[in-house]
Amino acid sequence: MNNYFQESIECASREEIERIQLERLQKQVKHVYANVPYYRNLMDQKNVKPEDIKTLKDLAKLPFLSKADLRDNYPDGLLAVPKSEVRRIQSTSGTTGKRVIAFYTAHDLDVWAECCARAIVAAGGTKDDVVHVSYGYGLFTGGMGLHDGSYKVGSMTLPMSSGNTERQIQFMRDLGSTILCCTPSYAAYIGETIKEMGLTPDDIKLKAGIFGAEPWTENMRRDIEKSLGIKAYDIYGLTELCGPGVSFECSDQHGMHINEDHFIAEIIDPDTGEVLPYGEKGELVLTSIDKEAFPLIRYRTRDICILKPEKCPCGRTHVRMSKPMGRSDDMLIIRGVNVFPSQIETVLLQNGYAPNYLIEVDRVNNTDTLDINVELSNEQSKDSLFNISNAEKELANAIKTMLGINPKVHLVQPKTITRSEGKAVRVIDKRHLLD
Ligand code: DLL
Repeated sequence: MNNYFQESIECASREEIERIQLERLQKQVKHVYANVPYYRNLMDQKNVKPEDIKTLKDLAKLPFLSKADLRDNYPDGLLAVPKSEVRRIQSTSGTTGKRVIAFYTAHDLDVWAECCARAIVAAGGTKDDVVHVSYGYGLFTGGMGLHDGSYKVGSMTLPMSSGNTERQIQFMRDLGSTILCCTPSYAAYIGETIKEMGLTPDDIKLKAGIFGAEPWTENMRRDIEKSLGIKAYDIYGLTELCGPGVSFECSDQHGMHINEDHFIAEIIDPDTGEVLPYGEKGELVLTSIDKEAFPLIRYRTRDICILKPEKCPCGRTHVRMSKPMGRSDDMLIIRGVNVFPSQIETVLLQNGYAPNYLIEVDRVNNTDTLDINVELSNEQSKDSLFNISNAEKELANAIKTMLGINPKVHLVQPKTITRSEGKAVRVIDKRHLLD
């Protein structure tokens, strides 16, 4: 058995897991209280001191953190070690200027690689595998995370990044890739391209795929498995907590095991913040208990899911989380990029348009599409010199600069976008990702 199936930890008794968690939590809370003034203030405001954390239940005494806190502290207000200890940063996709920067010490990189190594091993990976990493490299955590995980497992790693799909397939064939790591939509696209090239799954050696970073359905899983001739595994994570590897699927595929020796998971009611029992649906809150540079306590992920504590047939005892069933905020994930409607609204206002718009997201041939309908003002619609198709292109470019993905912009006549009497409906997501 590969040494990254860490049986003594991954199959530890609940008592042992909780013992590790409490010890690490106490150390972590002391660390942030001593080294991050922002945390110290938040804790002081709640009148809680590090020594008040005596049991795991005391976690609930600590304040929550949200993306807004991270943005307010951009770029390094929450850094808990001297910069000279930092070995790398990664960053979220999305908002220019307001990206979240995650910092890692050598220890943090090692822990992250371990989490990803466990995911690769759970998908059947060993040192004899060829791990084809087609997540984006660079600031996005997907590429570097699985890359370092594969290195730890001892597999041969192909740092492909995404794009140039025919070349990906050629490498797959020439080097005998056995495990593919990428977003589920890119996996589906690779599957289609294989078919278009007149090839079949028998022409490649892939046996497994590790797919995440965006919501995907069981139907999509079946399609990908068929088109690539593999077993497809889910992997979850977010930049703020490390990146991929917060949790991962084993061969049983009933939820993703959370690496509980590194993260404590809670489910809360997103409206009241009350902690809910296992089995109830709510917002996932994560605490990183083994991080030095960028530790987050009670971070509100906004992902809605359910935690399942039952022992898994695979032998692992770490709690499993369901696939995220939605978000408690309005963030969309389009072609792997995190998009907030407010970012689009900002661009419209900056370019002289009124905030009357409708965003339509769909998935056509396994690729997300983004259409933005924007109302012209009365003046614009009456102006005979106003060139609609040029204006659409300009606006699409401005939105692309903000988001990093290409939208289709449609300028429509004034008063044609339905006004709402309550909360405005700004987004129609036709992808039915949760069916
Ligand atoms: O997407 C990290 C990652 C990379 C995960 C590669 C898995 C594989 P962010 O860009 O910060 O980080 O986006 C995080 O993506 O809060 C979820 O809403 C969503 N997400 C991540 N994995 C899954 C998944 C990376 N398996 C946000 N299923 C998270 C559904 C997912 N949604």
